[in-house]
Amino acid sequence: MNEGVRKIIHVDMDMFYAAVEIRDRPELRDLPVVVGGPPHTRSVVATANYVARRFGIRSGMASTEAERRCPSCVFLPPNFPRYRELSERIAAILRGYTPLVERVSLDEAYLDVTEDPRGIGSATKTARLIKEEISRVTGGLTSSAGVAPVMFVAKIASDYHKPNGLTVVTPERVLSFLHPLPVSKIPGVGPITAKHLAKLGIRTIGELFRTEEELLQKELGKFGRVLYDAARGRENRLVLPFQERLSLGTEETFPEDLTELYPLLRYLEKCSRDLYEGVRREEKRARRVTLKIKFGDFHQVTRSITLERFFRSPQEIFELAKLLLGRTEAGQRGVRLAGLSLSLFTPPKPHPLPSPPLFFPEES
Ligand code: DCP
Ligand code: CA
Ligand code: CA
Repeated sequence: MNEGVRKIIHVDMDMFYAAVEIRDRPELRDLPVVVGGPPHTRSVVATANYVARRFGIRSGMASTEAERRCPSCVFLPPNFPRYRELSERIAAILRGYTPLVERVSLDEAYLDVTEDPRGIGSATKTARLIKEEISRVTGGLTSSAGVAPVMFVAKIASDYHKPNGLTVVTPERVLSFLHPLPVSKIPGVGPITAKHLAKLGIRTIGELFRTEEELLQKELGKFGRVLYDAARGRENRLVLPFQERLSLGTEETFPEDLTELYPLLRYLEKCSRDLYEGVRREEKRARRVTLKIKFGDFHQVTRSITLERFFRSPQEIFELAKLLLGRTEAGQRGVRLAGLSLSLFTPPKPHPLPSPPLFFPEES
């Protein structure tokens, strides 16, 4: 085996929420199905099955628009406890292949199978076995997997042949796989960065590859360096099983923009209770709380606070949520959506310095 070359598998469930609903109600299989809020409200689509996607329905689209595109669509409300339950079952399957499993959301995870603890023989074969076992244990849920020497390439590969795909990118094929793809395939490159790069004449990863590092750094700062490396198939990241980045959150789009603080506070208080309870039920403890606010003009802000110890009560979370709310323009501008999430289920690292600050504010 090549020194230092790793074997990473990225697994992502196909149309996850919709697949779970259809699994529980097989008569929906061939119908267009949307999971999300009902039309004629201000809710949005969480996901849609592939039948509904043929009508142009996508995650994040207003449910009313989805219904306009496909009046015969079946709209189902999301059932998060059920998705979490299946997600846990899938995670348990993955951990049967290696302890090096990093979950990044309810429906996807990275595995580092370089060591091949079960002696399966190849990462490709491992990925095939994982897909089969997930399908068998969950009653037919399909997943897509990517195999590659680095995490971000495995992620792009899992998306390459969806649904029910398996794409293997061997180390020698990484560059020929990446270079024809648009830069937006690189995780972290959103519409704004893509536009910025397009102005520089960079649309594909191949074009990125041919761009000088200095120019990228001048235009994009630190991220320019990340992109320079990405175009070379390099990434400075490891599969970290203990640092589960899974967070537990809830959010709501209100029937009307809220201009008053009182209903917002009432909503956040309920969230604080639900989330504290939710985390406790999973036998976890959290120490970061993040508030998300979307204003009437769709401008979105997040604010978070990280404690040096775990939260002790729903009241404590609510107090911090109030503090965070005070750091937004809520109350002055109409609020369309509010959300609260808890994360960082890991204990803090021991501090080398005496008397650390109580919390570190973060903004984005
Ligand atoms: N989700 C959501 N809102 C979004 C995107 C996703 O609520 N804007 C939820 C619903 C999805 C789940 O997260 O089922 C997983 O998201 P994915 O992006 O992986 O999309 P899907 O699994 O639905 O579809 P795909 O088959 O393309 O992976
Ligand atoms: Ca998915
Ligand atoms: Ca996903």
